[in-house]
Amino acid sequence: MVRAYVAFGANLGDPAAAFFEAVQRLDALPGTRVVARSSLYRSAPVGVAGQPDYLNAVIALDTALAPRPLLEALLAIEHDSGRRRDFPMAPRTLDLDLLLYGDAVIDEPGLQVPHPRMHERAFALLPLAEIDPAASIPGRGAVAALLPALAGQAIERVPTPADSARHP
Ligand code: PH2
Ligand code: MG
Ligand code: MG
Repeated sequence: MVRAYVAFGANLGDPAAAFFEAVQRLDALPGTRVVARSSLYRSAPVGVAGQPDYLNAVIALDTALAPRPLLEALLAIEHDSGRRRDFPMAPRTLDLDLLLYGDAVIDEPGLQVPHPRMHERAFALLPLAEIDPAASIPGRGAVAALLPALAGQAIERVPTPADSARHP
């Protein structure tokens, strides 16, 4: 089994519902268990202007799938969410990016692990650090050490009903 991390992003339709559906689908993949999921985070679009804010999250899964079949499954779940690829960085109902696959380094067409831009994106690193504070990116180092440089990116954790139960 390999511990893999998948980033969720969406800024169209009902992102929270799409995430929930995707978690069920991932947990149902052969030889695969979702073992952690971060809070939801609201974040300003990075690298593109004039779009709605995103909802982002990261999940951890333990999987017996090899990276390529795992990637194919992510793309199928995106597709079934109604995602259309009108242009690069188009607003989307669901984006599922494979961030890390154990400590593997893969550079193949359509499959780059670690995700080549994750180290400069708070919307990937903050939820990743929430579920695995000791996470590190092969070739880049500890996530906790990378986060301070990203403090200028607008992102906030979305409160859940459980938060107000803890802090009435
Ligand atoms: N995804 C992108 C580009 N920009 N910005 C935010 N805040 N969240 C994303 O998930 C995101 C983005 C390309 O996949
Ligand atoms: Mg992406
Ligand atoms: Mg993607």
